Amino acid sequence: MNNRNQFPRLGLLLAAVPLMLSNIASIPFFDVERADRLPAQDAADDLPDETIPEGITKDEIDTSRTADAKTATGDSLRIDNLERPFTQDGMAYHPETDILAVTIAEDETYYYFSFELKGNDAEKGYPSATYGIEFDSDLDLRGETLLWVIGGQESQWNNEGVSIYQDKNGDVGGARAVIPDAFAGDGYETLAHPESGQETTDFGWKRAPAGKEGVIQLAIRKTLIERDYFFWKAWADGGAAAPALFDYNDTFSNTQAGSPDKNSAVYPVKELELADSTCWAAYGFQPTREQTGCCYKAPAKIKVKKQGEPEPPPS
Ligand SMILES: [Ca+2]
Ligand SMILES: [Ca+2]
Ligand SMILES: [Ca+2]
Ligand SMILES: [Ca+2]
Repeated sequence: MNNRNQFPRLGLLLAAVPLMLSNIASIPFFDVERADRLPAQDAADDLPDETIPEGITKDEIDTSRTADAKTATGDSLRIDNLERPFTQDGMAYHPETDILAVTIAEDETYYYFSFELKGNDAEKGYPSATYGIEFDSDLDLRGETLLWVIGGQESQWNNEGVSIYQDKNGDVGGARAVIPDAFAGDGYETLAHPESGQETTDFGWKRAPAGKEGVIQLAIRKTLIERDYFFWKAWADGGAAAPALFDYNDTFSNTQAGSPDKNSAVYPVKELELADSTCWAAYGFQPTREQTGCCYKAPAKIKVKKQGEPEPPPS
């Protein structure tokens, strides 16, 4: 540093002191620091983006391929991973309840979920079922938060029929996560948004983009999800659509639920109808082991090493 130049600078600074003092009352103390931060995340006018960022896609079973035969593969009530886009009345196939893929993406404010369905409701002409995402932030395969959205045809982001539920007493999943229990609790018993007295919430959004058959997109404010890594599970539900009955495989017995699989003893679909759900998909972290109900599959090599083959009997 050049010492000689410090004195003229000090002079300028002293000359500016009265001006600085006159302004000090109106300058927030951490103004500069705040300016460097991201904008507030919960501004009321902060709509989801018109263009959703690139995301990660989870593919699902296309049951239209077996719909004519009134059967489906890949449905497992045992792990609440359903593939039954059929009515209990005659096994009629409903493309708006058949998920083909779900893409998760994020920006600074929102998580986005784009549902690719087999098609629109043939009568109504839009995705008319209820579409949902469960979030499990503590990674125990029990959801804490449920984004729950009644479909619609509006192509702009809107809040109609958008609800966010929570399981505050922690009984979603019953005594044993993922698998069926005889005991059933009150599921997602708390409607967190819209808050009491309000008709809609701006914490969650939906739209059905124009010109895209069978696509519905949801957004939820990231501030509602406890951590930035979690398991998520998607739902298309034109049947029960009852957050208080989660997990469904704790609420519906095998016999009550029926099955879309013609090889099953409880075929056809009964009370648990018109539903498609995914396994639990990891986001923001990499699982290190397989778990029942999780999408993650360990690479084949590790699988062999971990599980091993039984030793051949001595000859
Ligand atoms: Ca499907
Ligand atoms: Ca959980
Ligand atoms: Ca359970
Ligand atoms: Ca509960």
